[in-house]
Amino acid sequence: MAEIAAQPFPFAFKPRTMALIVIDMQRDFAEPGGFGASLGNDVSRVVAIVPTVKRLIEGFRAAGLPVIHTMECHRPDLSDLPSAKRDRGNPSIRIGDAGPMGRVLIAGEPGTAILDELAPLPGEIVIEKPGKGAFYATSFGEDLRKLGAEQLVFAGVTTEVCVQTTMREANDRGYDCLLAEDATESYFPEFKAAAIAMIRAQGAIVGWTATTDQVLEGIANA
Ligand code: TIU
Repeated sequence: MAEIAAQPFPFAFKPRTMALIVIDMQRDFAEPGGFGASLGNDVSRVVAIVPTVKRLIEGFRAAGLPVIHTMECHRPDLSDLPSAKRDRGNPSIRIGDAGPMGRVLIAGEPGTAILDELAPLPGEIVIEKPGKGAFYATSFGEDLRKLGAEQLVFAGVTTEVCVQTTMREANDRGYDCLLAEDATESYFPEFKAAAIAMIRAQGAIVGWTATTDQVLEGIANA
């Protein structure tokens, strides 16, 4: 087994069974006029991690390891959008409404796209997910099984919502999970810090955390 220097202790992995999961690095969470901004959030925090996420993605590609991208989005007819999700809070525009980047969080709309700098390469798996977790109502679990993945490294947004939910789902399904601390972000710095702390507490109860440099060094030395 190879190792990544991580907290709360080194993360062991097999060099051919690790995959990178990039969660929801979409225009809707990173640009003014999108879903994240409609909820009153400062989206500049998300933009700031893009170069780090890019470095992580490129490290996995260079090592020949799979990169899987997720996108939070719904069908144009909203048949996969429960009112429990749509009719929540007091956003300036709701999911499915027309906004400056097209219909908010609807598959195929300009605002729903993954940021250009982080665009999937042809052949990389892209999971369109209606929920916060990537396993719910998607092919993600089956795709991971087909890949033979055993260890998952996570990046993307937001740390305490879609990233943490997916890590918890993955941990329950038997995957060893590591969060790249500087390649994830929240609209709330205190929530990011709390999510990182609770993931790795109690002997990595949900998973490990490490910096992008530590992950890339572990891959390079494997
Ligand atoms: N609002 C928020 O923090 N996150 C989401 O709605 N989705 C994801 O985290 N992708």
